[in-house]
Amino acid sequence: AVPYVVGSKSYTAVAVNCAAKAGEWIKSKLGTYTHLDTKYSRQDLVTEMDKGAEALIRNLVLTHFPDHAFLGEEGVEAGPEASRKALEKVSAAEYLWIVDPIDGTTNYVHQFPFYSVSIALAHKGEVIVGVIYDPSRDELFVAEKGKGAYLRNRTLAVSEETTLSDSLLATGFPADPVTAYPANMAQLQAVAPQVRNIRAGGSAALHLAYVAAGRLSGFWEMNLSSWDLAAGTLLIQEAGGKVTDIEGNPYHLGVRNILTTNGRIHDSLSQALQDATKS
Ligand code: 2AM
Ligand code: CA
Ligand code: CA
Ligand code: CA
Repeated sequence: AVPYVVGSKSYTAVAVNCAAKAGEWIKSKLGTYTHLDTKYSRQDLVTEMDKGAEALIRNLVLTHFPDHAFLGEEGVEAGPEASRKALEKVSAAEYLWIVDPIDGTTNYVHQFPFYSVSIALAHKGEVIVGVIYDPSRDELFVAEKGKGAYLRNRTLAVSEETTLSDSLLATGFPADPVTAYPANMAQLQAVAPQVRNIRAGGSAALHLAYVAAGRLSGFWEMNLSSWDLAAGTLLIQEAGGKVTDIEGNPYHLGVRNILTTNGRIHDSLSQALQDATKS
């Protein structure tokens, strides 16, 4: 069994505390950034609040658990290759914190209130705690492996739709116009006519939380990283949903092309997405 409590400090309590503190801080700084840089592409943005929030979380986590490993987006060079290497480097760690300090930086920069803080703890490569905080709505999504997913003391459950035509889906437009964009456009074109509608809110983590909460029937996106996905995938699994890659292979921390659903539409959506990119 995994020990959830070390002394009086539960892993989940620390994750929740970090997400709440970082979320309140970034919200309080909304619209005040002075350093806007681009990373991997012109569409890949970073502000001093991304870095500040990650430092806050990192310091708090390592104060409580100095022997744990820490993987945060802003501690890693931009781009898919660096992201893969960074994950590989910490893959032997027994306890690994996987953190996206602001998921939805583009929204944050434009003051579009759909961004989140995503914090996960993995034990031997398996996510055991997932927390996603939306400071704009003060919604804190929490999941513990084997113990369910929660929002404001309510148990989360995925939605009931059984057909694509009844489904509300979400995706994201990759900030990697060269490799991922054409596939994403083909998927949109193929899937949109088959479903009720598609949203693209701009925070992968928050979309995952919405699948867990039954607000979306499913979500897929190409070229994501472990910090976008780790917390949200546990939320969905604990809410009774299904998490795989686009082809339907089981989720692990290295998966980049993610497919998550209420389970009931999983195979149909996986098939539709694969058909879309078949030449
Ligand atoms: P971010 O805001 O933490 O960078 C929106 O479609 C999603 O794509 C967001 O979760 C966003 O996370 C992520 N994203 C942003 N830039 C990206 C990039 N260069 N490659 C892949 N994903 C990216
Ligand atoms: Ca980013
Ligand atoms: Ca992200
Ligand atoms: Ca981020």
